[in-house]
Amino acid sequence: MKTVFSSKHKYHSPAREILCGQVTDYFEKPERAELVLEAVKARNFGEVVEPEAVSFAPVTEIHDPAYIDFLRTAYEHWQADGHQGDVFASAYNVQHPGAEAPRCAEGRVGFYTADGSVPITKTSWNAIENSALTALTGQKLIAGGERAAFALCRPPGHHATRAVASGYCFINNAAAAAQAFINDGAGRVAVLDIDYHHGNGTQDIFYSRKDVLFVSIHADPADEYPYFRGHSHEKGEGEGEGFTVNYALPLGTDFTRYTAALEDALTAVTDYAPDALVISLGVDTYKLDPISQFKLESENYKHIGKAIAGANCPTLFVMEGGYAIGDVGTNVANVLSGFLEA
Ligand code: Q9C
Ligand code: ZN
Repeated sequence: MKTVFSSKHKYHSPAREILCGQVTDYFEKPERAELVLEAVKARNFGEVVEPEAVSFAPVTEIHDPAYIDFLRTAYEHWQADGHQGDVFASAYNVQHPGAEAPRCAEGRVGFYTADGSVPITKTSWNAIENSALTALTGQKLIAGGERAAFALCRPPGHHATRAVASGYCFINNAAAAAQAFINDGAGRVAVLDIDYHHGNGTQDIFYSRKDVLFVSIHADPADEYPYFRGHSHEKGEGEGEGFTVNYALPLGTDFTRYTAALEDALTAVTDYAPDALVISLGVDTYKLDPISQFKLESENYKHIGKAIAGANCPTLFVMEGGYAIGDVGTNVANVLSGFLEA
């Protein structure tokens, strides 16, 4: 299994975020990707390749092109308006459905972002663009006949909706890859999101579609970020009704409880009989994760990989969250080895 990785991820490295009212160091650090890369190399899963200049069209199909322009130009505009430091919102567009994008930089960042975890630095766009290309290159490997690939994306993507960045996410890499499979002729694509947090962005993008099944196992949004989406009663709408499946699990969930949801989720995936499977691979379900509250152990990730292999489908793993720096590499590599050894 090849891994796609771009060292340009390091160009996104904001110093701080706002978490629970505190200004703190940014948890979504460049080190995360480097440690995952080291672990993957150490296990000899296969070649590590750079992203290629594949078509970016899936990105502007799943996102509002004006939002992508915002991401690309936000820092320049921020400076031109006389602001200092990273682009960071302090006035958000809530409860104004149908509002139009403001002209000024401060208004635009409030329009296109939703929380204190998505500061945009001078060089962030370079990382964001290459993260999306990493996922899209992984998709092309599978479209070209590989059974599986690992897109070691950073920054992550699953919280990004059609036109709003949040939760360390800017472009929805997994959703872009799913769209690319459709564009390449897949009739049905499934996205299984095993990050600790609900993949609200991916859900939102495909909510009224039946060609992409979205299944997510995550902490109950009543008690955990992203708070406003991810309840088990959210099932899709219109043509997409029945094609969103959510497993909202209580804080403190251990592997015994988790594995029951995983089996159920994988049954939903196999019943759908997808042509391709995209895994939003977060390992922030780990017991030592500093911002999360599940209790999975490193060994459990092998079982998750093995269970995913049981779906017997061409599979693209797309890196999402996981913030326990000491073990993030081991946990991701365990998922991949469990998959490969199955
Ligand atoms: N107390 C991913 O794992 N934190 N994103 C806000 C406010 C955002 C996590 C919490 C956490 C986002 C990709
Ligand atoms: Zn997460």
